[in-house]
Amino acid sequence: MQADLFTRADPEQNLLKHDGELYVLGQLMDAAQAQLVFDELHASLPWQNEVLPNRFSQAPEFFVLDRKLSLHTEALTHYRYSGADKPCQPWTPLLLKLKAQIEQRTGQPFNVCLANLYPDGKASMGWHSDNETQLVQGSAIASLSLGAARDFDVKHKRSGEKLRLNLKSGQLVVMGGAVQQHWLHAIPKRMGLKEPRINLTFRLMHPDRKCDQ
Ligand SMILES: O=C(O)CCC(=O)C(=O)O
Ligand SMILES: [Mn+2]
Repeated sequence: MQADLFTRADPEQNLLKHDGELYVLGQLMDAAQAQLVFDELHASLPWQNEVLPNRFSQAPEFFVLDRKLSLHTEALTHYRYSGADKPCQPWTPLLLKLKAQIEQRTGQPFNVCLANLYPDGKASMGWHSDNETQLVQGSAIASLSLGAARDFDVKHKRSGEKLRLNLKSGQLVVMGGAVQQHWLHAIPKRMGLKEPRINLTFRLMHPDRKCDQ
């Protein structure tokens, strides 16, 4: 394990005992600021419903999910994510500002922001790891939560060992090292929850075009 991956995190604070790194870096901003950021992103990003290809169908068939996505980068023309190519949008001034704050807080560089909007507790994300081939292997992924608090579950691929975090508005979490090789994560459904949540993950990807960010 690269215990010194995060220059701004204390390796003692790694929540995983083995096979990767997961840090809760605390609040990036207070609740009032987080609400302002949530409102601006909710109103202004070009959200698209997440569409998943039906892997069991011969014909081209898709499931349209409640969860919405918006992908921002100048490094990629497209991002292959959960089995489909997603178009990339340019950075917005607010996302660039958050990227700079998070780079400062984590000591890690990022060139992509994937925004997820969960309109309510019916929207979820199944078990997966962030292991797309376009990701720089072993690079950190920083995750900022805004809006409703949601559980974030983590499960070891071999042992089935589990951990649950409750991610609150303004909170910053970082995954790194070998975490994506050995652990899965998920956002489970919460049927009673009516409030929306936005999650931003900042990632480092191999560019597929020239850019200066
Ligand atoms: O919403 C979250 O906190 C997790 C998002 C996530 O795992 C992803 O975008 O790959
Ligand atoms: Mn993920």
